[in-house]
Amino acid sequence: MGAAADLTPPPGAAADWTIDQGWDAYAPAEHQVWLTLYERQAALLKGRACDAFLHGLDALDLHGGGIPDLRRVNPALEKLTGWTVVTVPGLVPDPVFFDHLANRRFPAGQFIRRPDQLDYLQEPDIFHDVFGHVPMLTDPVFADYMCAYGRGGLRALGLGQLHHLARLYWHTVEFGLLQAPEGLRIYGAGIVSSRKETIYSLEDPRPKRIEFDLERVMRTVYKIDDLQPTYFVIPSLQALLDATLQDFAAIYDRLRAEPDIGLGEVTAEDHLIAA
Ligand code: HBI
Ligand code: FE
Repeated sequence: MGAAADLTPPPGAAADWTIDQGWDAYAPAEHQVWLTLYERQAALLKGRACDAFLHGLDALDLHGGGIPDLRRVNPALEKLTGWTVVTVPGLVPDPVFFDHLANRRFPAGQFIRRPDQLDYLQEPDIFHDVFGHVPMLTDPVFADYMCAYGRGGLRALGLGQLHHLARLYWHTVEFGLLQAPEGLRIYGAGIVSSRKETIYSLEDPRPKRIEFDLERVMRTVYKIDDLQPTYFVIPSLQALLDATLQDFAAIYDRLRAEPDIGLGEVTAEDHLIAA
């Protein structure tokens, strides 16, 4: 284990790592990057993203002609589910991240990617965070899930179980699929903010699509820089929230005895879902 994570915020950031969005300082070229990405994804996501996501996109009017001004978005979001978006310089230490979520504050990267990074970038920028994550926060059930996740993250840190809980976030909040009555739909932010993965996750025959099971998800490793070999499918957002009501301490005890499950692996207990 390295030294305890350095919780000292970078210069110019507050103790909770937040910085001003500085919306007035965004250059026209940066607003153009937002518009290009927004128009490309919004067209693609009709019939592919879940209703909660599409409703959230409209409710917050995130198209608004460029990078959203959070001074305008936050009052609308807060009225719907009590959430607000705060801006941070980039990835923040786990304890800081979970504390924000536990208090219904979503930490979004303040910066936007360069025009030559349209298809992929490592760190979450404001497009990944505000276009990808924020619309789902307008759904009361998902909003409660994200708050419960934050509280669970703080507990997991205390139990040395962050790696298991990080997988739950990855396989739901970032790359989750939903079994809607009309077919498979996307709710994961990592998918909805990526043109390639939007198509691949629903239509490509290669990835496995497995019915969500909490412990299966927490045993499943993941890769951060490639299309996912496995997607987990929830029957409803309520099912995801209900999963957080279990006794995680008992689950962590069971997981200690269980080996991790590798990328793209299928086990005898898995219920596979057709594309
Ligand atoms: N910080 N800004 C930011 N955004 C994240 O998604 C994020 C983070 N810090 C930690 C973190 N995610 C992960 O460790 C959790 O997803 C488990
Ligand atoms: Fe994300």
